Amino acid sequence: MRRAYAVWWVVPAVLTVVSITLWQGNAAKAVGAPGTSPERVAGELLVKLRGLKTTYAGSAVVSAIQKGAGTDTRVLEIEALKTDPSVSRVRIAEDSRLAMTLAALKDNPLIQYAEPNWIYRTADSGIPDDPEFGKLWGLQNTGQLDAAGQLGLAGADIGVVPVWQRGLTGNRDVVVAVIDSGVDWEHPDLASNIYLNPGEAGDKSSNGIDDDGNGFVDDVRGWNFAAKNNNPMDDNNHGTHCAGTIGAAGGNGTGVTGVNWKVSILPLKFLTAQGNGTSANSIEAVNYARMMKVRVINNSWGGGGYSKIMEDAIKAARDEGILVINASGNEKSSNDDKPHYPSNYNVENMVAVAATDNRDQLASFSNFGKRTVHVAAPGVKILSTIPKNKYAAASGTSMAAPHVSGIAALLLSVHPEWTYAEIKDRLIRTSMRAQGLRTRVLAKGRVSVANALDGFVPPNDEPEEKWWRDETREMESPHPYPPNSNVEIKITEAGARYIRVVFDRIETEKTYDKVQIAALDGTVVEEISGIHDNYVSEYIKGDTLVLKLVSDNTVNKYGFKATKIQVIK
Ligand SMILES: [Ca+2]
Ligand SMILES: [Ca+2]
Ligand SMILES: [Ca+2]
Ligand SMILES: [Ca+2]
Repeated sequence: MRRAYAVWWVVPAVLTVVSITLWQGNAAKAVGAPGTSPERVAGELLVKLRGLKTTYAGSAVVSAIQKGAGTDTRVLEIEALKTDPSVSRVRIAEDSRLAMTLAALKDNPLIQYAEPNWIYRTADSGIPDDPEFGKLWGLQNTGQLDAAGQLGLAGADIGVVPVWQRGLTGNRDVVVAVIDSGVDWEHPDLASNIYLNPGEAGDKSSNGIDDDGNGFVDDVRGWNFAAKNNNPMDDNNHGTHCAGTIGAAGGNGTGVTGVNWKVSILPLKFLTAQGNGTSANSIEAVNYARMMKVRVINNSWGGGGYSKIMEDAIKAARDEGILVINASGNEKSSNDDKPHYPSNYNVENMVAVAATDNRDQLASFSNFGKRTVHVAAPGVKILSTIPKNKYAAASGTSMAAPHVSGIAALLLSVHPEWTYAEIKDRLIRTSMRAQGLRTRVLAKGRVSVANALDGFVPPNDEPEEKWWRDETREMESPHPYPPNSNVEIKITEAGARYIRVVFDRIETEKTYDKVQIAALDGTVVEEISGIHDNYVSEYIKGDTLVLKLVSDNTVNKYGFKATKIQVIK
């Protein structure tokens, strides 16, 4: 961008004839702040003479400047480029005359180009100066240990740093409602990113009047639906932790960094200090968020049963274009089989989020469901803000959902015109594939902000059905299997790129006893329970599949029998 030209472009002065002196001046200094206008070296320009010059032609450049810009324009320094003598770097005494000089040279037929000597810098590293940033593996996983000492897998993160490197770090115009236990809106790493209701700000914030007429008196920074007052201060920790992942102030030299360095967090408290709340109050919070026209709602909570009224509240939010991001639950169960609310409301603007660890594996506690859980995001040992200027690591799908809410907000800061449908679609389609997530979430992988922003869809690595070839292989468990079984059979087929098992029969105590299909590194791709005949398992990438049968201490059934595997080489 060269918009700075417009600022300092001036008309050439009237020509006068005075001599030019050449002398060494002070060292050049940079002008212009990064990120505002292009930086250039003060008083310097690059001049290219028309036609190839075999000998150095500095005097021709000086006379061109003299002729065009006037002899008040003193040339301090002139030097040809070593690699191209037709180009001279010229330094004049007064930076204020640079624009005029450039303009004059452009009109000179002997001069092919004249331009400022721009300053380039290495692309912004994108790494904020917040001292705890290095621990935020969900944002940048370099293979560091998590807070429990688990070694990370480099790159198993949400891919936000490449987005920050482009200078895209969020915008206060994007409002995210955190419906939770409140937010410590005074936390030094959050205070600058708390939403302030313009209709109740300043003198209006404590006058006891509903100045904006929205039905809530002095609701300057959200609302407390549990205590029915205007102070959504967090007395639990949970909401403040979620808020920090979405938008702890980035680059402020303090604490952690949110997915967004800048965003507006609307704290809506309905969970009490004990971490529970009612359907009625959660519905109030969703309706309030809709009324305030937020773009994203984060729901890091769940339980209870189906509520038609809540479903209607979410549909009303949908009709206002609001994206609703929900934790999928921490019961280790399939939401395809056993619904979890609110994440299971089947409304177009709902996104259910499973949790991953720092190796792109489904978290041990996370719910899943390849039809009902849309995406997966980091949720194990996530460091974030907690009240009273403190920080703590926490695990849960509660920690995964705010990563996705943060991503949605960051995308909206770049593309405010994107609809909830566009964002949801991108989150799902552009997720990074991971073997441990393929059968667990609709996206078959973990979310990536960079991919979502660019619309980059990772290559489909799924094999085509027609490629499979049979190999005879007989495997069976004891019949019946004993209590507390831990059968493990390692199946290797040299040269195989993909491998799976075709079972003649599986019969286990449903839910309690399971046949597992795992990779060599322990990643469980499928769990099969109950009765199945002629069952084709999910595949494992690579030449080895680990077949397991795990059972509890009572009710033992037939187990499994297989007479072939299938491979793709
Ligand atoms: Ca009000
Ligand atoms: Ca007021
Ligand atoms: Ca910070
Ligand atoms: Ca059993």
